[in-house]
Amino acid sequence: MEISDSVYANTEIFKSFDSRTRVDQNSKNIPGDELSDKGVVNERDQLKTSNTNLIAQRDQIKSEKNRLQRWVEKSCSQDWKEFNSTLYYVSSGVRTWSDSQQDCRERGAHLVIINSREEQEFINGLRKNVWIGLTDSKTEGTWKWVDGTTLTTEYWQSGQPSNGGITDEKDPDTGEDCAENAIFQYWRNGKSEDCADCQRGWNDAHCSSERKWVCETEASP
Ligand SMILES: [Ca+2]
Ligand SMILES: [Ca+2]
Repeated sequence: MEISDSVYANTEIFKSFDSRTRVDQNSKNIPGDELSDKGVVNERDQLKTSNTNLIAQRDQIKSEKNRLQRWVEKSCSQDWKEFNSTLYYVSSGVRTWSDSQQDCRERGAHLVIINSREEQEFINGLRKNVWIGLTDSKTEGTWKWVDGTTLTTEYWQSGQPSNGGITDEKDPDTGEDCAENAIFQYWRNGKSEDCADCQRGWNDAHCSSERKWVCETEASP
């Protein structure tokens, strides 16, 4: 029997119990009936608990099914790349940091959160300067990922984050509060050097600047 059938069956049984107990409450107490009434009430309460548990199980299965569907849709789409059992979307256009994060949300994802050396190398390997999900816009100097977590591993370029050299920030929009992974910051002989092998690509930039961006979504089932 499917869970939804069990939930339905239990609900029907409650109705029957409820009508029986209502009738019993209105009728005169007959000696000897008290025990059986208690039994009925206990059984009804047990069924109610069991039904609540089944509803919770059904909702959990529904949510897992939706997650699997989203995963299949994304992994079948050419827009998403799989790395280390996680899916990434790399934009072709450019946007501000907050518009980029909004785009990721609309895709059921968030700007990439980099928490391993392998992931940093993967982002470097995209060979693009991209927004990542890191900002200090709430408290200057306190860098947080878009999920509210603080940094565990850091890959700042030398001299970064600099806040654009602004130390006395009267206007909160003047500093650099959004992080990009900028692998084309390295120059040699007047040309930008592809720095795919460089570990440290992070730079803080003005949030209103426009960049490509990378979204990240849930791990594979
Ligand atoms: Ca800053
Ligand atoms: Ca900077």
